[in-house]
Amino acid sequence: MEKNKSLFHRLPAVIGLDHAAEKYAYANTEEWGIIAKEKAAEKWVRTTCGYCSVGCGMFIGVRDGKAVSVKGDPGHPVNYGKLCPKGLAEHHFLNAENRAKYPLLRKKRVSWNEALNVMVQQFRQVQQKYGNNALGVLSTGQLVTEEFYALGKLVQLGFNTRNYDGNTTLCMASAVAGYKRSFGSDGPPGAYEDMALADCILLIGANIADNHPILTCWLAANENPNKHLIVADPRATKTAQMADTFLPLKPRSDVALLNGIMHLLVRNGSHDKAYIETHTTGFDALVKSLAAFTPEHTAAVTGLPVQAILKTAAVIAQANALFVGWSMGVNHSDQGTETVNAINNLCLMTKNIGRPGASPFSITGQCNAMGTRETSCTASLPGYRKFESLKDREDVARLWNVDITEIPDKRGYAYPDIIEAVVQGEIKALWIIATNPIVSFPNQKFLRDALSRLEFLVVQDGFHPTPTTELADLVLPAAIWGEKEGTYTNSERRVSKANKAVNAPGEAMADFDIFLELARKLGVVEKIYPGWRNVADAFGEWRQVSKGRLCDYSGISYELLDQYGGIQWPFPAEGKSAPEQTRRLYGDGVYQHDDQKAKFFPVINKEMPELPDEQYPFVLNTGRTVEHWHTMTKTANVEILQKLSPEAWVEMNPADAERLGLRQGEYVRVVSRRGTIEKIALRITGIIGFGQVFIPFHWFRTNANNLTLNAFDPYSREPNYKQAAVRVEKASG
Ligand SMILES: Nc1nc2c(c(=O)[nH]1)N[C@H]1C(S)=C(S)[C@@H](COP(=O)(O)OP(=O)(O)OC[C@H]3O[C@@H](n4cnc5c(=O)[nH]c(N)nc54)[C@H](O)[C@@H]3O)O[C@H]1N2
Ligand SMILES: Nc1nc2c(c(=O)[nH]1)N[C@H]1C(S)=C(S)[C@@H](COP(=O)(O)OP(=O)(O)OC[C@H]3O[C@@H](n4cnc5c(=O)[nH]c(N)nc54)[C@H](O)[C@@H]3O)O[C@H]1N2
Ligand code: SF4
Ligand SMILES: [Mo]
Repeated sequence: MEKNKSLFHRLPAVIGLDHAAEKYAYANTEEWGIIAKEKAAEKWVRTTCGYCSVGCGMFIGVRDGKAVSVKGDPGHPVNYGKLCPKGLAEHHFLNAENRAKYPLLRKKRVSWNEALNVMVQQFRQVQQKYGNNALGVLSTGQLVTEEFYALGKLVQLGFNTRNYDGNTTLCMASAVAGYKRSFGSDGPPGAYEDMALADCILLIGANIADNHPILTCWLAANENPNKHLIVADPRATKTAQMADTFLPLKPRSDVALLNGIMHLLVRNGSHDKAYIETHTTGFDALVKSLAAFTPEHTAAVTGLPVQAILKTAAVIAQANALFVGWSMGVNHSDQGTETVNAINNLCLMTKNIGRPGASPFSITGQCNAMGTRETSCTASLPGYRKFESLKDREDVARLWNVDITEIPDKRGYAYPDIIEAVVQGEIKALWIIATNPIVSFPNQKFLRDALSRLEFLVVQDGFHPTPTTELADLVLPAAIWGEKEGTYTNSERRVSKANKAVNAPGEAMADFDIFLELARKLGVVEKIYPGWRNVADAFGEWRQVSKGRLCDYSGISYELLDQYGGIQWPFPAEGKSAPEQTRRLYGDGVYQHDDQKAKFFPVINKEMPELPDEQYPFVLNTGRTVEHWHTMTKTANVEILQKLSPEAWVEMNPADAERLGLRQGEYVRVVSRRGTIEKIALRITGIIGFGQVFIPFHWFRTNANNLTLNAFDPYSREPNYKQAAVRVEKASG
């Protein structure tokens, strides 16, 4: 860890923006002076960044009870003091005008008591009329772990509905499903340090320079002069600019690329026969499935030169340690889970797992997407237990001191199936917590139609109005990052503490306190939250519940987190002291399947759900930019970020623009079979391939999800956000 720290400190400002730069962006020095004074803090509160899953350590500067500044935590084992542009401006949104301050019933202010009484009464009424599962709950990856744990209990044992899922299904679900199929359990096996230790780093559909900026520091900390970074992305992103080999593959051809690489590895005997024999099953079937993926066939499917495929396979074969990082370019596909399995296949056959520098590694998204995976009752029972396993259900029932019949034996509907069930009239009431589907869910027309059929919609958010709170019968104002306490787990399984620096505005309450209050109203508070007063009590129970599981927290305490900045699980009560944490999983080759072996899955590439044709000739790719966060409830109010990225755009290749007679910067219309963006600025650029366009999905006014489609992965139910067929034409007027 000390070594990592010194490497980080020798780095130039890789991210390019630091505190000074934030000020320089305001060209006027007078203004700079004012800002500097405004940023002077009286005290600094240590916390963890509430945006992305990198999980950087930071301090919030507070003066007169207001958050006035932030700075990186030089001692934090993730970022050693560095922050990205969003992190550097994170205090601003706490003071935004559009924070939700009071409970609103049909847009009128009501007391908390009335709001929660109405909510319980309406939900119970729907459940009495249509059955318990007529209530749906949609949560998020942005609460603290203690809140996820509490919410899971409240939904299962208080509201008694199985139909509970979260926006993590729009995000990480394919990684989760892929890990479960290959290894028998969820849980990213590697650590950030592996990027600094690998000989070859393969990033597939992960634009870390924009979306996980501090991870670029881990790449830069790699001292191996022969280190080779390969980036596979149809778009020449900022991350692609850093690559030694950039593979601009055709959209959705990742399975073919991976199979093509494995085909060559097997052909040349570069796989690890002893490891495969001892620790895996299914290799023969995999080898058969690879036969068709000759370099020529792979080149035809991916659009890459044969030479590039041969070279990529050679670099991977020579690497003693291979790190494969992926994110939404893989997950956001209706073949996402299988693509994850193909990545796992590659790592397993070359024994690139559980060793320094070697891992298949899903780079997660939201600050605490991991926390909900570990603790809640959405796709798994707490502690990665399985709904289907009698033993696991018995475990949970015993730990919760309830009858086993109270623990469901299969999961309820996943997010898109909850929406479908609303359309079918099966689900009549919905509780949405910390997600903003009216921007983020695919095919907005379909979603709006669904929500209009509900008898009662509750939206619990830190901001109001948002496109989703606008539709709610009841809005519950929530405290957000900086205003409440708890833990987050980052992409490398590192648990860090988020702390309270300031009070929430108006009457906004921490989600945790809202859950407690609801349990009281439901008459289950002593049953589900025995003796709980605060998040520390929930954390205490979660430590017990996770004991002995892969995600064992039993040795982690708030005190240790304070002392070390962050601790990777598993961290059992017996055994290790904090500095020797468990860096990586599966080092012993023992997997979580019943036979303790990992499984190979043959995967054949599937056509994307909608192919371009004459009417809709472009493949639409959607994603992010460094300055903005998702649906912009937070970043739209941060002046510096707004100035850096004021407006949405659509990227198009110069050859396509010329053919269509479109000019740089003009406004265009983008149309799909589902909807339209009436007016969006055209950015003509060679970073996007011929026949493709790219739109960032952050802006509601130019919502990319008017265009996207309902197509979901069969295993994970994750949406296919990254490909849809569209046409582009001159905007009218
Ligand atoms: N600034 C910022 N950072 C964020 C977020 C944010 O909103 N803003 N959100 C956070 C969250 S929740 C998430 S999930 C992560 C997402 O982080 P990323 O996954 O990096 O984000 P995206 O831009 O959605 O998509 C990544 C890349 O996938 C590529 N892609 C599209 N189709 C394909 C394909 O067929 N194959 C391959 N190989 N690549 C393809 C896109 O061109 C894009 O460059 O970011 C996190 N960090
Ligand atoms: N076309 C397209 N669509 C996409 C994607 C894409 O790449 N392309 N990416 C998908 C992905 S990966 C993701 S993760 C989703 C994200 O989609 P969303 O989850 O809808 O995005 P956010 O803006 O993060 O929404 C979080 C909401 O929670 C509120 N909030 C923040 N903190 C708190 C809190 O502590 N308590 C409460 N109660 N509320 C809080 C915020 O104000 C905001 O309204 O979008 C998905 N949609
Ligand atoms: S990289 Fe992610 S966690 Fe780190 S400062 Fe930026 S947004 Fe926050
Ligand atoms: Mo995400």
